[in-house]
Amino acid sequence: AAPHVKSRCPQYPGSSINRFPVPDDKVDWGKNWPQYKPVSYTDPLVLKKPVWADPDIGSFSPRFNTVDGTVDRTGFDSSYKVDKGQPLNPHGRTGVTGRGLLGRWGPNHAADPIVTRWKVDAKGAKILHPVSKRPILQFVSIKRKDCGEWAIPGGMVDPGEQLSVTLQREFSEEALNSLSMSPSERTKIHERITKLFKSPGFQVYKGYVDDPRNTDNAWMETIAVNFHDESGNSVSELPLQAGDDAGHVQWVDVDSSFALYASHSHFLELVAKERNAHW
Ligand code: RP5
Ligand code: MG
Ligand code: MG
Repeated sequence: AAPHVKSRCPQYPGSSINRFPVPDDKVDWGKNWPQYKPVSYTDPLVLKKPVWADPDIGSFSPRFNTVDGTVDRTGFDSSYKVDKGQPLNPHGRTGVTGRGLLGRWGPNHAADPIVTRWKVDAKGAKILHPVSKRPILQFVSIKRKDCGEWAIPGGMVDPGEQLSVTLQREFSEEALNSLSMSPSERTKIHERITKLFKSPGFQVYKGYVDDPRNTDNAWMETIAVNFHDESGNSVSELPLQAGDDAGHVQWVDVDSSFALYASHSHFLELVAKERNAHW
């Protein structure tokens, strides 16, 4: 696989910290590199011990590569290495040690709901892309408040939470603004989207995410699932409204030229291929 890129972005997100520059050929831990002097950084918010974060290592010894109480510390690839009590990023060096903005040492598990529909004309006929001649998919995209990049409305799996619950919950919070609804409105929305989210969906991806928040000792992993509204009369009819960590939300054409957060573009490419859509 190509070496991670966003996990080596020069400036660590939400900080003035500059990563120790890691060239492509030094990403692999197997490459001996005595000159490597990564910067240690854990965001002050994480050090304040919010419920979603681990304590600092020293007083605390997580059971890595296992389900540790309710916290799943297993990685999706093979087991990751632990060096002097600290888990090592399975995709190699990042130029930063510690946890940065991430709460967990080792893998931080997320779920990414990719909700799609076909782009149609006024008569409801699928619109073909002029170059590829393939039908165009649209997906519900949010603009992240933290970095301003467009992204899939994904989020962290709470300890012990079922994946299907995280997928529907994060979509509701970020793309439908369920958090600011009254309980009765929330119930109504929940009922309306449950049918789509209870359908099996297509598991697009499971594994490491090349996320700009990754460090040598903490990284993102996700399961991305595509829920497709083939007829266009399920989620397509819902009013989208940005909420929680999303600043904007809209249907966006699935296209290789549209830049997305982390490795989200790769996930959409897999969806487009699976559905024989334009990419
Ligand atoms: C990405 O970060 C995942 O793919 C997911 O979309 C997202 C989860 O983090 P938050 O949205 O909760 O910040 O790596
Ligand atoms: Mg969220
Ligand atoms: Mg999110």
